Amino acid sequence: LQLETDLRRAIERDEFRVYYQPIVSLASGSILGFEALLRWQHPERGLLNPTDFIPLAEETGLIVQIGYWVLYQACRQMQHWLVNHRNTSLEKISVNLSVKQFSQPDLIERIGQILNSTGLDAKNLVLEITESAIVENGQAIATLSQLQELGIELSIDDFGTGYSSLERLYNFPISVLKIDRSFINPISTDKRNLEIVEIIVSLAHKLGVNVTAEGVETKEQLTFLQNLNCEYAQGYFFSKPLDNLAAIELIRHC
Ligand code: G
Ligand code: G
Ligand code: MN
Ligand code: NA
Repeated sequence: LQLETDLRRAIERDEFRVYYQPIVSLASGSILGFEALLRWQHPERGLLNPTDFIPLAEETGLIVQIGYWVLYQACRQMQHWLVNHRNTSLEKISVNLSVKQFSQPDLIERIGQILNSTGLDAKNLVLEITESAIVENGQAIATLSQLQELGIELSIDDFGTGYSSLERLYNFPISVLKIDRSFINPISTDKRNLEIVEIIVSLAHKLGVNVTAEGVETKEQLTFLQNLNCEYAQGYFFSKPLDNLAAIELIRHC
């Protein structure tokens, strides 16, 4: 399989890129941080999105190595921004952890090494883990607790699309729920989705957890979320994912 061969060589050929999408604090309107999003600059196919190659990377196990590469790049970039731009609102870099990566026995050790070598404080790192990654892992709560003890913040990604029981959710040591963009996108038109978002926000707040709404594209969606006291938002209304140069321009001007 050509794509698999290409994927195996992509790291050594330096073809991966990390893009950064701002996450905005709705109370202040300032940038809390960025989510690091992987892209692949394929020599023939052009710039590929994760949906084009993450499934293959998961299947082949290459996602583990790629995931640590992203984590290292994102932590190093964030530390650089924090050192060089002290008077900004910038606080958090969010990085996605795949199902496979999350269940690696040396996860805690590897993350500790990356924080050490980049100099980034654990409090500036957020790890995004999907509901399914947590449900599929019998050691999930223990692993999440160890990450939390390091000072790392934990966020459940794509919330609402998985199937974690409320009983389990109650026990997850997490601090943020990210509402999947499929619920946000139609909120200005679809009453049912609007109610689901309302329920998720109130559930999160009852659990003492903050909420990030993904996929915010319109002013109406933003106003709706502000009225629910949703804490953070992300989406094309604020900015698409940016390369590091565009991201730094944004930080300079806020
Ligand atoms: O950037 P985009 O919206 O195309 O990303 C699509 C999906 O790929 C998102 O759900 C995101 O969580 C996932 N993704 C993006 N970057 C990474 C990464 O570095 N690691 C993993 N495991 N998933 C990622
Ligand atoms: O981790 P996650 O799968 O949620 O990653 C977010 C993905 O959603 C990224 O690939 C990003 O490009 C995409 N995205 C970000 N903001 C928006 C938005 O406002 N609308 C849509 N349709 N997609 C978005
Ligand atoms: Mn994510
Ligand atoms: Na998501």
